[in-house]
Amino acid sequence: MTASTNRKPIKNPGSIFSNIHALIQQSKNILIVISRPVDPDTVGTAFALEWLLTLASKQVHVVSFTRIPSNMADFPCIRRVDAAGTDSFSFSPYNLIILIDGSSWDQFFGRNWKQTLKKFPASKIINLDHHDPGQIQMAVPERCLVAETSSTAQLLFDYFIRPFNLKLPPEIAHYLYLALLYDTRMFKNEMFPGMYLFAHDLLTLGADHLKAVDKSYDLKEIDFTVWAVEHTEFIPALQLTMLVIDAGLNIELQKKLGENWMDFDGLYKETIERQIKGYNYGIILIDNMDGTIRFGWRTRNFGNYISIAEVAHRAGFSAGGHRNAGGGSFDGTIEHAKTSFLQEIRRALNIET
Ligand SMILES: [Mn+2]
Repeated sequence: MTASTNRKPIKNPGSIFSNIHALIQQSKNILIVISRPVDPDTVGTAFALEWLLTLASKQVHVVSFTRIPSNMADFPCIRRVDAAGTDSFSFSPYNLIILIDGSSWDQFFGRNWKQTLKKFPASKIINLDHHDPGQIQMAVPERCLVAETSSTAQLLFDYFIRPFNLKLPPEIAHYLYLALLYDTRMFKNEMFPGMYLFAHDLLTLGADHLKAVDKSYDLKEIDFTVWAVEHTEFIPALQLTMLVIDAGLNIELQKKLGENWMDFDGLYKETIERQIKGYNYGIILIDNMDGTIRFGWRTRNFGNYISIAEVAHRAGFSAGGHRNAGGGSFDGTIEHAKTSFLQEIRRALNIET
């Protein structure tokens, strides 16, 4: 995902980097964990880090404790990710556990993250990320290299690769280029210092631009978009599009597009949720049918708009990510989630109920 503008800078990134660098040097066996959502940034960065650590004679294992979505099936090297479950996984062989491109524990360890965290000491954790600081940074601040960059890929390059003059192989440069294009929506998001220099360096190293921008959608993306547009509420007074998928509609989508129908919502999110004139906010609420509601949003990048994450927090949701794109959850019914969100967005926009 992409990044925000109003956050505190980390106090001393240089000393955090030195700390992390020293920990890596002392370690022999290293586990790299990719985050949910599994996207080109987390996967590309994980394998660039794997390459780097292998060069330094470390034993490295890249694992995902979250399902790999079908829209990542074409990502090169995706088959090299070990999809594991946290229950049976043995963390003890590893000296370090490096978490890539996420700020909350459940993004790495799933719903039962509390149980998983009991399996190893916090002193094994390292986090590399570019999201708004969250739970992990609160817990182990001196082990989190979190900076406002275009992508975690750029963070890795700026700290671990460029200063050491390492020559990435073309395929690894290409992974990082895919990560950069994905997280910046092909440079449509905010400008970050060094972003274009990073792109230039990757192209010089052999990333293939035309191959990277050759995007094609699964037909199911179209099916979902058509279905979703018909089920979207357009609320002009709140500048809001809202798609509410209750239990019945969730089952309908499972029958129509399969159990993992949520893999096909990318086109809808990109277009309807933030590119319709007059509708500056787009949200989706989904009944998970387990007493929790899944929440996601998109917001325009340009202009002075309210923060959907703050509105959601006040409405009782957990929410994280970036100002212009993020997700979270709500404990309770979908009706309650909807009512509560609408009440808070009205309040934030100063609209009388
Ligand atoms: Mn990212």
